[in-house]
Amino acid sequence: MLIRKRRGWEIPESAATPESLFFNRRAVLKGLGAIGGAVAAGALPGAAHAAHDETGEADPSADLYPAAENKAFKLERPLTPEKLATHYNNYYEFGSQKEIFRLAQELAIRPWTIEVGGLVEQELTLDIDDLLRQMPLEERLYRHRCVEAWSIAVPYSGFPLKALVDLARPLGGAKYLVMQTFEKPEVARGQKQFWYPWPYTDGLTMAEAVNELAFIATGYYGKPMPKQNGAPLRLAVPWKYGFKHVKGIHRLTFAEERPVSFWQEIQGREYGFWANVNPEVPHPRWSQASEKFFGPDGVERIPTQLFNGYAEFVAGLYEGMDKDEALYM
Ligand SMILES: Nc1nc2c(c(=O)[nH]1)N[C@H]1C(S)=C(S)[C@@H](COP(=O)(O)O)O[C@H]1N2
Ligand SMILES: [Mo]
Repeated sequence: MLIRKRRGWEIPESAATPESLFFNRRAVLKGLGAIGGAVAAGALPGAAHAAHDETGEADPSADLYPAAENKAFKLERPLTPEKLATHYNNYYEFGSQKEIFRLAQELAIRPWTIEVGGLVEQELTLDIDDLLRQMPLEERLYRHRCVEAWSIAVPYSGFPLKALVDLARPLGGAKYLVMQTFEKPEVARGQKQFWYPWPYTDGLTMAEAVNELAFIATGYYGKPMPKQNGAPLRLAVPWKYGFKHVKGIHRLTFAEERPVSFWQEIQGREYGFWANVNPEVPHPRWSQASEKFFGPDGVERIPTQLFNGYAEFVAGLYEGMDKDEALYM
């Protein structure tokens, strides 16, 4: 067993009091500013009403699924049952409990545009259906590992993030790709919680973004992506913890500076930029040595793998970097 010294920023599990979750001052102040703006705009909860899409109406992209399997991304473990993967979710826009699937149905996913800006040759507004029809769709079996130490194995359909980067034509000065979720507090009730730094934001280095494992998922289990899983498009970077996997992407920004993510803004000591899966580095509240895998036969405790088992694809990205930095967060 590996014995390691605790670093200054780690606190033992036993000392993890609710105070360790308190939001930082900056996030709260930013939130207060936002509510001031909402009052001025007359858009307080109650005044706003939801823009529903016609539930039951066929998804206009349904004919694109199932996409052809890419056999390079197979798994040696069985898949998580679809019912579980679609009914046990993290999506704070709809609440902090796992059972948000019903509330997430309120989100209208058509029309849907993706704004592309920052350091690009030309800013773009992409329509989701135009995009889906020009991207090379394929299915990949991926592991997904949450920092809360549960994991699933799922079939995503979608396209390599690199294809979208190529379409966006970033300028040479771009070092990071920042992804952000929609802002619709009238349907996503969690966004009325002003102390959170909405919109949900996270990012990758350009080298990570064009790595072949970085995937934009638009389908799940051979069908269009369910709303609770991040429809109409979400990120899948399976060597990183789940919180990097921005759902409901509405904006891509190419930037020279590293973004501060949603969770980093809330609690920087617990959530860093890299978030590479590493069994040897505990999160202050969760050991990462093993994970609870949700399989077809129930929950199984299995050892965590470095980079979630994807070292052959991504270890090279972090060579020469300070290990303590890249292999923690
Ligand atoms: N916009 C947004 N994206 C998000 C989150 C969120 O709260 N909001 N939660 C993240 C976390 S912590 C995880 S583990 C995954 C969960 O994805 P799943 O529910 O499809 O399994 O979504 C990620 N993407
Ligand atoms: Mo997560």
